[in-house]
Amino acid sequence: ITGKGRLATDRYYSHGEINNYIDDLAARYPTRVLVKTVGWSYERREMKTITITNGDGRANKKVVFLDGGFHAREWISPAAVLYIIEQLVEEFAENEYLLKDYDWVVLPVVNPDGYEHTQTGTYARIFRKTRQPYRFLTQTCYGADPNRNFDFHWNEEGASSNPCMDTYAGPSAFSEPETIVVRDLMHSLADRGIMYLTMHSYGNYLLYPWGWTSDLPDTVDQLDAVASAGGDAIKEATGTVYTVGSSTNVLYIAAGASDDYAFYAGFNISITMELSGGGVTGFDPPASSINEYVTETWIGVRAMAEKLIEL
Ligand code: ING
Ligand code: ZN
Repeated sequence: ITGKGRLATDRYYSHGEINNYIDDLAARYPTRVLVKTVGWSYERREMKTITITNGDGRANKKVVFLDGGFHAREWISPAAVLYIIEQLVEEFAENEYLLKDYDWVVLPVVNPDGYEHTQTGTYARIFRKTRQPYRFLTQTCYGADPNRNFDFHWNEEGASSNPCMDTYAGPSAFSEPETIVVRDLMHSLADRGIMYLTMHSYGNYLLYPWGWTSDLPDTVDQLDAVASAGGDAIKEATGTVYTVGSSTNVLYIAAGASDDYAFYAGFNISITMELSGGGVTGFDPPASSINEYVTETWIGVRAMAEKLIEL
């Protein structure tokens, strides 16, 4: 990897490469970029955030918290998050206005153990959860669904108590070291939290709370305005149609997800973005599609961040 625009979008990165990529940005842009170790996965992989600022040194700005890689098989998610990081850092002149009043804190891979596991073979490719083992009768099954593991109406709806199921909520809320890392980040940022964005795939949805009930939050108009700004911008640019609405109402009911928790913890806006699908299973767009998908995602994220400025 060399020169400006070092991020490769013609292949998927390993977790190690992702950490190296953000470390390299921090080394090259020390006044605008800070990388911090925020915790360790179950299998002891290093979890790092990259904080991106405009370098003006102003403390206590509002914060956009962005993450990806909750679900192991959703490879396009970390790829899109890396592309957003690259735009904010390398294309600073063009995107400086998005950093004037907000710092961006980004965790590219919430579930590095799962992500690495899906890179080990054909069967493992569709694995979703974390990698902590759980006993079930005579079997061992791996992982809890990190997006059912948050302690807000935990395991009430749309989650399983069976460790062998894909939506296993875990033996208790925050049973997974990875979700504890996200929880602690959320609480440390919540009083400055203007927007939480989490990238999943696939289905082309822009989802906001609640996931645990079909009731809508009091501030649904704001949530809808921001999510719709993202959907409209993408439609305009590429023709891809994103469905906008509350998770329960446009997709399915599911308690214990990270967007509900962030919203409950104090983020004004909280959105799950389900990116485009591709390949055989929908989770495996060919490497040749990465560039198209991540640029489309950036168009939506940029429009949502612009909309925040107007709120
Ligand atoms: N989809 C999300 C899931 O965790 C979701 C959808 C998000 C439901 C937020 C409820 C709340 O099931 C994927 N693809 O993981
Ligand atoms: Zn997902």
